[in-house]
Amino acid sequence: MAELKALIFDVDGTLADTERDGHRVAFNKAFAEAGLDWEWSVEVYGELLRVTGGKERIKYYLEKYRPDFSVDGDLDAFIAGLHAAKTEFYKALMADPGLPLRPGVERLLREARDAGLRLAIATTTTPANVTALLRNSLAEDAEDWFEVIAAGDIVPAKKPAPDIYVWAMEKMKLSPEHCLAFEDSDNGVRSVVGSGIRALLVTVNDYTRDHDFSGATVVVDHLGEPGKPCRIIQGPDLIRKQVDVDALKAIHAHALS
Ligand code: XBP
Ligand code: MG
Repeated sequence: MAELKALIFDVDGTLADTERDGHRVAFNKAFAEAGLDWEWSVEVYGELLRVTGGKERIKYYLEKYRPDFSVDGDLDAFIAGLHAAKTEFYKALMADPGLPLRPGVERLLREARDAGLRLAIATTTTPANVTALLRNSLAEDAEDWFEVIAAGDIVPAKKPAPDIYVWAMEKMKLSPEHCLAFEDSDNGVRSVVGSGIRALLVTVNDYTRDHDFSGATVVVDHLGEPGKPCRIIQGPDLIRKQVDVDALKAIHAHALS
């Protein structure tokens, strides 16, 4: 049986509920600053989340909701400018008021570090967004906790393509059987499964609880904290109240058996 050596984390929706109160708000601020009357409601944003990547999401919105919209010059350049402004708003939001990590995330990261597990990130979001969340919500030096931060346009094909996980594993010189991934969405699950990683723990959130997670080993509501046990939604009963390193090893062993 291959040993569990590394944990690879998605960011948005997995480390923190960044989509509704972070990304969505930042997009709307960028639209308002640009004089556009676009306002992404919580509900519409749930539909737009089918498309990963902020620039790709804006493009999809224009095609579906604003088919008559046009700009002088290059549309991709216009979208890139709008998206750059959105990133600045997002970074500012992470600094003030900030966004808490999901239950159990900080606890598990600290336990995993102490146990000698290698940590990495594989996300669709812009690298600066990851930095802003980790520094403000986890620790000043939290970027250094992760051996590899694979993010954004580093690979051309975003999730659900497997490329970002494959890129992270190549950088770490690790094969899929030594890794366990954390995700929150069906697009993320497809990306993990396509990369060859079989050990996959999903924590659902309000935007994703109805997704198809058939590729996951275990699905829970959150990672659990002392006094706030997690609930298993799908998969074998391998977790006692909260996801700890022993539970991760059991999930990994079950996935590979
Ligand atoms: C995250 C995303 C990202 C963020 C926005 O998906 O889809 O697009 O919503 O980030 P995942 P950018 O959690 O599956 O990685 O605007 O920086 O692209
Ligand atoms: Mg996610």
